[in-house]
Amino acid sequence: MRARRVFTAVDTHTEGMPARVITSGVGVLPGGTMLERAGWLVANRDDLRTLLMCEPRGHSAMSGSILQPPADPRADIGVVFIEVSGCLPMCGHGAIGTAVAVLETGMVEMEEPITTLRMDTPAGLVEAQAQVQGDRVSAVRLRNVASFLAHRDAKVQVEGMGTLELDVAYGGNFYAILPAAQIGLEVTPASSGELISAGLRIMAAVNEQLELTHPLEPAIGGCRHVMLTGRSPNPGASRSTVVIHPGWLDRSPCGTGTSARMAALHSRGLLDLGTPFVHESIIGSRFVGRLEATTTVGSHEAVIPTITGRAWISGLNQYLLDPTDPFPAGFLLGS
Ligand code: PYC
Repeated sequence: MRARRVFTAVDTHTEGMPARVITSGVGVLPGGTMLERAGWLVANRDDLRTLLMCEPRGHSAMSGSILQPPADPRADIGVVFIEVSGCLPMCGHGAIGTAVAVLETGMVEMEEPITTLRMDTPAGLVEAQAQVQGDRVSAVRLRNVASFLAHRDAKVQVEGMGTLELDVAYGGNFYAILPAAQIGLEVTPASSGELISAGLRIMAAVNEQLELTHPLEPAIGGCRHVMLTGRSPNPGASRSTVVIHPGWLDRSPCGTGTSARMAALHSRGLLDLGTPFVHESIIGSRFVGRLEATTTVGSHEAVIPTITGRAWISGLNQYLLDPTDPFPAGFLLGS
């Protein structure tokens, strides 16, 4: 066995969605903030991200995080979120998986019944409150970054679909949000292919036709996520799926997407502070969201969302790069 590089990872999944937590092998990325470190990674060593996310070590719906020392003195850990198509400012399922990985492996000591872990993320400080029972984290409640509705009832011309009416909201990433019924689809696993292809066309149109930049952080902008909402068979629950660039569906209910959806509902007077919002993914897994407080982001009325979900460690792994490996940056097929 020969290895030019060795990475260690705690592989987890959050409500069905993988979160590969890279615990060593990348080193400390240059940059004074997590946003700068994510930008440096993409500009200078994107091959490390693609090696860890893409085939043959990952797949087209792989996602994860790289642990870093925090730059924000209030935080316990720093996190750069990675996925097949790039780095994300914030990732809810990834933050829940990261919290479980860090606590259950003892990297940060945990205490019953609640352990608080503050994460320095590219989108800002996120607080995770882990519910601890013995040596297990049974659930994690994230207090996410301020979330807001950026465009209400925006009209977008989409190739082959005509004019669609949608909201765009921010919950750590920007989400175009519309009912799947508006494009004649249902949120079911059997419709996955059609949901992805429609979502990607909507994403392209939103990026061409709407201005999407975070008012306080110009490096955060653009739409790489489209949320198609649907009907849940379960009373009291809402269902949706998130189509993600370059062409996959979130298996979890999407933490930043749930935050964005709750911000949009609150702005329309449809979700009060403190009311539980049960959000189901396309495979029926759940997050429970709640709005804690109101605030502002630039000129936008905003909310502080919390998301509660569960994650499980699925492997303690070492990933190697042999010097003769013909695919040192991985590859993706069919996306
Ligand atoms: O849970 O925030 C999330 C997320 C973003 C992309 C995939 N999942």
